Amino acid sequence: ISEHRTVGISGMTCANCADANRTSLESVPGVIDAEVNYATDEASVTYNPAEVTLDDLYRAIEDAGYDPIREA
Ligand code: 9UX
Repeated sequence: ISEHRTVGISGMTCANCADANRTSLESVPGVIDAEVNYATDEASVTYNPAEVTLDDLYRAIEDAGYDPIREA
């Protein structure tokens, strides 16, 4: 079982920013894959919903030093 979603990230200005977020997101247990595009300010994350919550993804982005764009 996996689920996919896009999470907005603000504060990225180069490809290394994207890589920092990708590494942090992929370190979350239950995250299967993360792709991050600094030009579109978006992360595409595939994860096991039994292990990962949206807050976990937001926290991983914050831990990398960036700002997740939280959706209501
Ligand atoms: Mo690039 Mo991003 O040198 O915080 S890593 S701007």
